[in-house]
Amino acid sequence: MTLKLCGFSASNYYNQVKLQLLEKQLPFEEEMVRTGSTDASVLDRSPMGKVPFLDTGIGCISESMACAEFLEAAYPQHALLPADPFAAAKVRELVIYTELHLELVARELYAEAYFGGTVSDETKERVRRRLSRGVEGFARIAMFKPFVAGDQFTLADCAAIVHLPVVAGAAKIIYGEDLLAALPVKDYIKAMGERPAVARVNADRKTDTQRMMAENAAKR
Ligand SMILES: N[C@@H](CCC(=O)N[C@@H](CS)C(=O)NCC(=O)O)C(=O)O
Repeated sequence: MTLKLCGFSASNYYNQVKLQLLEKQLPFEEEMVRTGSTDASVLDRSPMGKVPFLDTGIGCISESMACAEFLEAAYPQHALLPADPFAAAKVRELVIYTELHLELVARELYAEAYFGGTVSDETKERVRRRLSRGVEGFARIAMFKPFVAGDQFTLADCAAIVHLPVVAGAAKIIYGEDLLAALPVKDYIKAMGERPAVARVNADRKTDTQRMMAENAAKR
């Protein structure tokens, strides 16, 4: 069975796995699944209803890193993890920093930054402290030479390309300043955008974001 990526193209985590599939030149289908579902048909495939999840034909896998590890192990072509165990661990380290110490921290700002909600001043202050610390740590290990882990495109780039702009954008909107100034986000994203796989992810993201905005406007 063809691999099926489930979720939607406006989601940064969905795009992390989609980018990996495209960079590995694996054939795959996409199934639109929204978040917040309480349907057993979704929860049986993704236990918390989060996206993405990957229907492998053998069964479903949720959590982007679990999907990524499966794809690297099952489909070795165009490897996005180095064969050397230490180098591979350094790539995983970068993915974890990007997700856990940057994206997951900044996520608390998204309600106000992107979805018309509000976030308390207390949360903003706490997120600012944690995000600044995460950026400092990430800046110490991210290489951008020209890729995040060095001279090879890896899973660390799949994470950085989809998450850094969202994190930087939210910080800019909420704090009015570039909390990621220590990182060459703009130049890096511009250079990565030249890759056909990244261009496809970006084009699909734009279309899907417009779809979501139109749906939300229709609900009001
Ligand atoms: N740790 C998860 C995070 C996935 C995630 O948070 N996805 C968002 C969409 S970008 C989602 O499903 N949100 C709905 C929810 O958390 O219930 C992963 O790496 O796949």
